[in-house]
Amino acid sequence: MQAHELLKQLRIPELADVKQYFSGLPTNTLVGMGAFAAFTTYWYATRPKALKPPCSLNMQSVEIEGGELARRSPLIDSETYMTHFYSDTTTMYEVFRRGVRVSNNGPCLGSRKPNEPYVWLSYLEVAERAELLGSALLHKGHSKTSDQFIGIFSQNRPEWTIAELACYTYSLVSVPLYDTLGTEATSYIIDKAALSTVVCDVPDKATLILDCVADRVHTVKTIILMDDFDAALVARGKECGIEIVSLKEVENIGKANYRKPVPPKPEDLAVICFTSGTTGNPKGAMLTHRNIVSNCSAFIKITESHCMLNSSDTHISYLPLAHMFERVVEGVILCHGARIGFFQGDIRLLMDDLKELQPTVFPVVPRLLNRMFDKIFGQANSPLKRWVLEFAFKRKEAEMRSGIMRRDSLWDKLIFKKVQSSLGGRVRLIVTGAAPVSPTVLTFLRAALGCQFYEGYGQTECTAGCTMSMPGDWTAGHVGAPLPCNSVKLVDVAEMNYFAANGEGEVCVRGPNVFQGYLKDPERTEETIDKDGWVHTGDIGKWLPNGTLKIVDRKKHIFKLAQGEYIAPEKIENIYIRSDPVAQAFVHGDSLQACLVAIIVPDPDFLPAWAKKRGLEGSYEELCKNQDLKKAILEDILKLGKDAGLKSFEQVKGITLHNEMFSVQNGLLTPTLKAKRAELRNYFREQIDELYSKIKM
Ligand SMILES: *[C@@H]1O[C@H](CO)[C@@H](O)[C@H](O)[C@H]1NC(C)=O
Ligand SMILES: *[C@@H]1O[C@H](CO)[C@@H](O)[C@H](O)[C@H]1NC(C)=O
Ligand SMILES: CC(=O)N[C@H]1CO[C@H](CO)[C@@H](O)[C@@H]1O
Repeated sequence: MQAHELLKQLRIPELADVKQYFSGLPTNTLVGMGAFAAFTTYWYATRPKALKPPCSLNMQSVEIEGGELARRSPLIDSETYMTHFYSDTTTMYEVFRRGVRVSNNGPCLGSRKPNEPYVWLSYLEVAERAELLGSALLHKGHSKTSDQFIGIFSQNRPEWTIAELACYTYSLVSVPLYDTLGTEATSYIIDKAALSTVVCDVPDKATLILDCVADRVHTVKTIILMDDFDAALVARGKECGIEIVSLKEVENIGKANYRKPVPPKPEDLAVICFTSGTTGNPKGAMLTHRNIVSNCSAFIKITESHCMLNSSDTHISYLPLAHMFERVVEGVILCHGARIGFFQGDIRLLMDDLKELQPTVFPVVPRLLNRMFDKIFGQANSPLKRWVLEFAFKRKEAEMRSGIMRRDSLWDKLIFKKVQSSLGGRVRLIVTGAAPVSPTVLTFLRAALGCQFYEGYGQTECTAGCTMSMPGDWTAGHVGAPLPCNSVKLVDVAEMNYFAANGEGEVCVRGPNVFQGYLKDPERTEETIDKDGWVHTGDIGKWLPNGTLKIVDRKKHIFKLAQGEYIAPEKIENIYIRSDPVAQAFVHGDSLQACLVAIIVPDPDFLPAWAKKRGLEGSYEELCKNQDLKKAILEDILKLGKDAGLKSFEQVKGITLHNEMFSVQNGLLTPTLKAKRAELRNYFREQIDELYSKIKM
């Protein structure tokens, strides 16, 4: 096949330099020589040298002496963790002030209306608006020492960052709210943080706040709205004792009552980041300026050799600012005087925003990467196209293995240009985080996009990240090495057969990015940070020989019975729910008891027929009370358990039939439909106690 035929097949325009290369060869050499051989030769001839990685990729973390096998980054030379990168940048307020300086008051925050270009606010314009809003907040009685928390309930947009900066400028603390919390969790947060002011983007969000606090005692006094609103909303606010004002109006109040900035110290709180866990109410992780700055700085430190940002960089902001991942990325951007362009607020228009903005920095989550991957392969709809795609990928993968990352190779020009330009064509830094990404997808997209493409791993409790991949290591299947701002150790999880001595165990993190605890929740704080300052993540990790960490499992709900046997209730439940009449099961064992009991919710659809075969009839409710039926179900699940190899102590000794499904609505399941075990335990306390008392007799 000739080169131009291949190009036609792929509907990719011929490229000048390819033609030049071929025109330099005698015709009869070309004839008979497979085009791919030529491409390959060309590719070898033009191959650049790899950048030197910041440390040996064979040893990306080092053991801390006498430190319980904990490991740290080799990028710091001693056991002192990195807290900041630039000596004048130790708080998020200073991060922004540095941006003002190094950008020379360049463009800072940009937004656009449909089909229009981006419109930019300069660094000083942003600073001024933040000072006006902040002054108004002080005027309304907020201060570092009283009523310090400000709610922000908005999609990403310039005013979000302005509101956040208003807090930082006057040592106030932002408390982000977000849509997926729902009214119950939102009410909980409003009360827990005793919010009196919430900054919202659209009237709907204000309405949601009003719904949360209507007809009850509450702390909210003011809702500040970015968008226009009508008199009806104001009236409804009044009924709840809440003043609804526009951001514009508030900025005018600030102008009339201007206050000088009251910059925070590194150890001052910056954000309360509420996360919804699998059990109970959301937890408000308290993060200081030092926490956030140390994470941003670790990122800068790791990438300094390969991808130092500067004021010509542009970031696209579309991942929720309510989560720390996006906040940390924006910190890195602002610190370097780069610009942040916001998406229009509709993820379906993201591609259009990317084309218009042409960002250089693009943080992503695995869901988006999977979609891109599927799309690229979906478009390669003939065997030939697929083969070519695979071939090009293999060539670039080989380059990446030797540390080269670029997007100017022949393969980029021929094959990958399209996907690169769909992101605007200028992306040079991608960070993925928030969830595990498949190695296949990550490696392919690294090859296809050809830019600095890092994978981070972490959680809000260590600000956002605790490990990240090293520049030059473009292999997938691990989450990189500890950041320069923290160390990581693995601790034994004996009941799951993971031992630190074997390089496996629960991932624990310590360092300046580790949070200060959960807001007004000492109990759950104690469950998460131990007395030596280690955050226990609940993830099971494994050290790879080159010092990178791989996440291999999740610590299961496991408890001990009185005689010391370990029980993994989810395993047992998953066996019991295979029984036809069983819809849901909750297996419980008190640590002072020698056996297990279960709450079983029979399946309303299957139960009647199943019962009838055993000569039992009645309504669903009646059947749930029937002792004979209960006995029959118990026998059925015990048989299933036995067949599945459960040991006798893993089998329940008694059950109660319950006639209402566990659901998100009744608070017994998480939004991802996992059992909230603590809630279930409390909810069924009486039935559990009764079951145990009967077994004793
Ligand atoms: C920013 O960095 C890029 C890539 O290294 C470089 O091409 C550009 O000239 C730099 N811009 C400034 C203003 O330093
Ligand atoms: C690090 O080790 C893992 C597992 O042995 C391997 O898959 C990966 O390629 C290694 N990374 C580098 C850069 O050698
Ligand atoms: C940035 C960094 O060094 N550490 C973590 C903090 O946040 C980023 C997001 O930018 C994570 O990906 C990192 O792992």
